Amino acid sequence: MQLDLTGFDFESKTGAKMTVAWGSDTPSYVIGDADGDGTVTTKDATLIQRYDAMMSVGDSFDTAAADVDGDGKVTILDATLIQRYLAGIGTNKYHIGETTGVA
Ligand SMILES: [Ca+2]
Ligand SMILES: [Ca+2]
Repeated sequence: MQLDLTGFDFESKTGAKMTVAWGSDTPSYVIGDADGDGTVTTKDATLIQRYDAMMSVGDSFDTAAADVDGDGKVTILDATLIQRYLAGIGTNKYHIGETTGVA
């Protein structure tokens, strides 16, 4: 996704262009894998808790993967969903641990 502000006019708040590209460039990730190491562990849940508390999470933190329930926000609920998944509680309705975004 690209945001082009070349023609943006601050007075009228118009002229910005946003480009969303789909296809081979679409990044794939493992749902719940917040640190991007390929597996979903308690470390990912802990990182999400840190992120939620505005603590440092490192450059590899993947907000898309961390947003388990897909509400557009990384919250403590996402961390809880991962912990429930790791503990085998309930159904995995958010497909935690599955790879997504593959073209
Ligand atoms: Ca991980
Ligand atoms: Ca979320």
